[in-house]
Amino acid sequence: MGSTRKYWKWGWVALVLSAVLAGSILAGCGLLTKQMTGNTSGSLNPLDELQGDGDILTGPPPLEDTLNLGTVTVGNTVKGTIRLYILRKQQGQNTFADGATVTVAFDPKQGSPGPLVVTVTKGTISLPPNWTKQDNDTLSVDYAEASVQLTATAVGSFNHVVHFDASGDKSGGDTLTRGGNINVRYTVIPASDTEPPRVTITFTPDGKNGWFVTDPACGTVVATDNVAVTSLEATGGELSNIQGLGTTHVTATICVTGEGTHTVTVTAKDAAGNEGSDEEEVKIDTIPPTITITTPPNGAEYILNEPVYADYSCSDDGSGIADCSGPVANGDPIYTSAVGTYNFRVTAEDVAGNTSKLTHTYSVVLKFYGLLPPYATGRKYKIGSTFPIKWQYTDYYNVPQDSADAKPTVSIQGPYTCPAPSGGTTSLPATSGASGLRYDAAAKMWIYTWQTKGLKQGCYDINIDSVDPYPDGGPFRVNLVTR
Ligand SMILES: [Ca+2]
Ligand SMILES: [Ca+2]
Repeated sequence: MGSTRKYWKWGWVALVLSAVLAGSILAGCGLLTKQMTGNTSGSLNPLDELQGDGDILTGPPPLEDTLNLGTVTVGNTVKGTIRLYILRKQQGQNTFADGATVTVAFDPKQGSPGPLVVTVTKGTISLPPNWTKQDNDTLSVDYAEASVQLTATAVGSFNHVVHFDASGDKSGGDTLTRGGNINVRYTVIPASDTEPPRVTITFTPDGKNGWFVTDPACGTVVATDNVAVTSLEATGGELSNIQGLGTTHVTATICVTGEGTHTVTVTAKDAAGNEGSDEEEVKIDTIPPTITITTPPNGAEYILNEPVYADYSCSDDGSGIADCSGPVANGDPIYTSAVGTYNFRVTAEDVAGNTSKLTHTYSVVLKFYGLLPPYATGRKYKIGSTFPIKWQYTDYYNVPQDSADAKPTVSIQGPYTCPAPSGGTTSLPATSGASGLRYDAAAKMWIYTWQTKGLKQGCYDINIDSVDPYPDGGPFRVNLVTR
């Protein structure tokens, strides 16, 4: 109102606001210690009051001052007191009259997050009978008072506004009125946080028995807290993709590198310094087992029915051997019961599930058994006789085997100067299919009848070639003499 403002000259009269936080905070919050000192009751010391949140309010309305309720914990109640004084200003007629009663009303204008309850406990200020004769800046002894009560319901920084109006008899008649606002500011923090964050590390091994067969091995981390997880740290592994720090739910990826067994620890903290952690063992084995086959060596050749004992082993430096197996158990006889070529394959698996295999090939063959009597090494034979060359194909124990399809070829070269070969001078033609060659099925014996009539004296070498799998024989030296 223009007329009101013209009528007022707020430079000479002021209300003095003093806030006395005489209240208490429940549940052990002691942040208002300073404001709670002194002046909760009894006679007033104006100077002390002025050192608090209250300032002398001057100037035209609205007047604002800050009543700082400080830091409030959620769920707790804080109380304060607002006191208003009159400050004497020598500004002509615009001052309250001697002995005037000034009436003060308080009204919370807005509130968030919860209502600020303002209760007027003393609604009037009685000025002394000689008020207009007081010196400039004299503060009234009497004051108006209202209590302020707040119950914090949410976290954050807030302020309320309390409006007040004061009115009373003016010096020289009429009425002086005055209004203004007081901001009530406070910060609400969470209730005391003693609950540590919870951390869960989850690894899902891709191998067997809890082992990873890949490197690096990665898992997930989830950290939760009733208020907020403010930090996440790891030992034994590397965190990445951390999301949600500063919230109640934080996730991350954790990876571990290197063969062997690792211990991984992830620790989460909250703002109150509480710590929570989880620890997991991570086992990595990416290397397959090593296989050694000593018997049979690769390419080995054994005689039919020859006793041969398997000798093989497997080793693994990581998770260890879970399985090592071959055609027969280690130490048992390998198969030599039929002529042929065989694979001896050993497979191995480690505990983590890595596998390897190694194959040796061996063959089982017959033995050329001969020449049979009458041939004998070093013996001399008379030219002109009929010389029977006999041989068999046998197993390891010289037991003759059926060899009807051996298709042997007999070749004889000579004569050489006895006893040592000195290079052939005559080569007799090969006698394959010659009428002198026959197979005795009953005896499982081959016989070649060599007609020596007309041959020269000397040594001759007999070689017998056979088709696979029958072995060749020779050379067998025969010394032909004239008599
Ligand atoms: Ca916490
Ligand atoms: Ca391994």
